Amino acid sequence: MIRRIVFLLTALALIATACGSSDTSTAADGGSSSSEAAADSTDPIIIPEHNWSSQLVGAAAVGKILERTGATVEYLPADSQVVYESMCQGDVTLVHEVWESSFGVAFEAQLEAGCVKDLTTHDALTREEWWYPSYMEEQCPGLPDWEALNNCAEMFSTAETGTNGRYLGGPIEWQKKDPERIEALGMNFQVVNAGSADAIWAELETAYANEEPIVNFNWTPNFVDALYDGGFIEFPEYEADCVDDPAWGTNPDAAYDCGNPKGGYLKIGVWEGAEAKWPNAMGVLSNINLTNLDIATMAKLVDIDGMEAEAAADKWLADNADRVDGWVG
Ligand code: TMO
Repeated sequence: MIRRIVFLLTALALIATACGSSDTSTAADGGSSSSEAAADSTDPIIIPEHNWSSQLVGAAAVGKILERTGATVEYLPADSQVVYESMCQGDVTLVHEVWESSFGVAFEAQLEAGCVKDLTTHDALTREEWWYPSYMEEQCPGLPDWEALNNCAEMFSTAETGTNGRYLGGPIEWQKKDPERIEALGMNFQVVNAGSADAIWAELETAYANEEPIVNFNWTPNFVDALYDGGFIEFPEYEADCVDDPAWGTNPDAAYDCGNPKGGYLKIGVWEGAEAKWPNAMGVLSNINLTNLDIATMAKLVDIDGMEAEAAADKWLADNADRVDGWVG
């Protein structure tokens, strides 16, 4: 009997040694190790960096929050569409700003594939759309209606666009379906993609100062809300069928004869294997909940106040210390 127990203990010790050979700690001194929480992997959590300010500030803030769980964090500049394939492969751990209008299609494709998980939805509600400064309402009566805008198309024309109006889109990477929409709605506009978010803001600043015609891509929450008076163009209301079914809407032969979603989601997505690998860090990540004011503030700290993203993250974390402490637990 005693020999059998000794044998069992030896076998258990061997199993424990084998299991303990990974990066989880072993409690060799016997006694009180029975119910410790599973430890997170020491492999780095990879956070992507994209090309707009709130995301860069938030990425640094999320990274610093996860470091409080003991995690190692690395940052990786990443294309904001391709990142969902990278996350599917586990090369990127999380995306903390999944904007429905720009990235919903790429994100949901990987959700369906089963390799990416919808971890949580922020309180922030989002909109990404054509936008104009309010002084345009005098120059182009009927705004924000899209047909009124179209009647004024020539006012927005440039040498590059001929008699068509110029719509200043975002970087092409954000993949807005503006050429399709212009075509489907029969608009006299042409998309000119800005090379960067900063290029949009530089043009807007000049146009605004001189009250010159401009219609450009913008989104909310953003710093623009605090700096400029203006509004979004109202296209026919978005419905999923508008994108999926050409028969929907005023153009029976084309999809995209509508605007972008209003009140769109902002989500945190993670690689499907992330919670098993970093249970504590992912638990904290799932507690993070950003509001419209958070996103707008993160953008403002960089785009109005001129801070570097990491310093802005430190300021935002300090200003929101109680909430952040609550998330970390
Ligand atoms: C994804 N973005 C907020 C730039 O529209």
